[in-house]
Amino acid sequence: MTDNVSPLFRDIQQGNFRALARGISYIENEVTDFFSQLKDQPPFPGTIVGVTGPPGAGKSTLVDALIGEFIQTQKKVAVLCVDPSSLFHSGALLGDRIRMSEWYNHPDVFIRSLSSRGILGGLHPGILNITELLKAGGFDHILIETVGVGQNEIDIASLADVTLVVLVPEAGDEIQAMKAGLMEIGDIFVVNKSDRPDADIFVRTLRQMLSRPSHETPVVKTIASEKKGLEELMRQIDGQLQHPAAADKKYRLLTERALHLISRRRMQDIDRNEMTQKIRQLSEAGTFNLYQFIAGY
Ligand SMILES: Nc1nc2c(ncn2[C@@H]2O[C@H](COP(=O)(O)OP(=O)(O)OP(=O)(O)O)[C@@H](O)[C@H]2O)c(=O)[nH]1
Ligand SMILES: [Mg+2]
Repeated sequence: MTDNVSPLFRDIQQGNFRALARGISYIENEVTDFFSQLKDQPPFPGTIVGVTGPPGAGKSTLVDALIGEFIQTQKKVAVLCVDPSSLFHSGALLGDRIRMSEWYNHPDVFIRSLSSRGILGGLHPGILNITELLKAGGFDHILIETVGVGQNEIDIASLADVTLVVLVPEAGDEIQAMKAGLMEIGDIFVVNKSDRPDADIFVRTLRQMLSRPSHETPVVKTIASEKKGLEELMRQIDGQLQHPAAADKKYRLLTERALHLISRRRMQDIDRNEMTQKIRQLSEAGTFNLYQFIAGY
């Protein structure tokens, strides 16, 4: 398979969106992982921006607006929209969401939705690899949107250089409950729909909650549907990328990714059914000991 995908990979490197779409489907369907091609890729010079937050907060609208900002400077942008709720809805809904974007047919914008494929509250298992493939596709910016409903917001943080947590002014009570998840991972907090009343009170509450003696987490007000607040948001994104802590974060995240791939590689020769079979035999013979058993692997 590896040989067959080499020409496809070259097309992807040359910026062919159709090839990229096919490549992503290959990863999704576990046809190939492109490991041997990705091995020769130079470091990615661009940035990955994660956008997460509760359902309906305006993440897609904000992503659309951000694409506009990035495109202004002749940049190429890729968007991955990871939708855990597609578990419960039909694929049609997912399709509608993609088409919602005004950038769908722009030659420098690639948009793709992924479902979480049955892993509740987690990202698609191939997403790490898909992100690497996008990097090979010559994009300057990669945006990843996920709904922050469970554990998956932790995962998105491990993919992105900068993570935006999008909230709305009414989220006052919710915010307490989300503290542990979303609060931890946000590099920048976006209070979207700030055309609504009480936006300023909410911003103040949020700033208080986030304030730490060591550093200040930026809180930015936006009205994504009117493209307001974008300039300040772009400034804060740049600021986060330049921040000395950004490099530390990047190296920690790369360590996580390396560990993830190493553990997958080490496990790849293990046949689960065969293992169950062995365990059954040993157990029935009355000699099974878990620690002796794993020592053999
Ligand atoms: N009033 C107001 N409405 C907004 C704003 N931003 C987005 N919306 C509207 O909010 C609704 C949801 O926006 P989406 O961008 O789809 O929200 P989302 O967070 O991507 O939603 P999910 O992907 O379903 O979680 C849409 O009807 C938008 O038009 C805003 O700043 N103000
Ligand atoms: Mg959305």
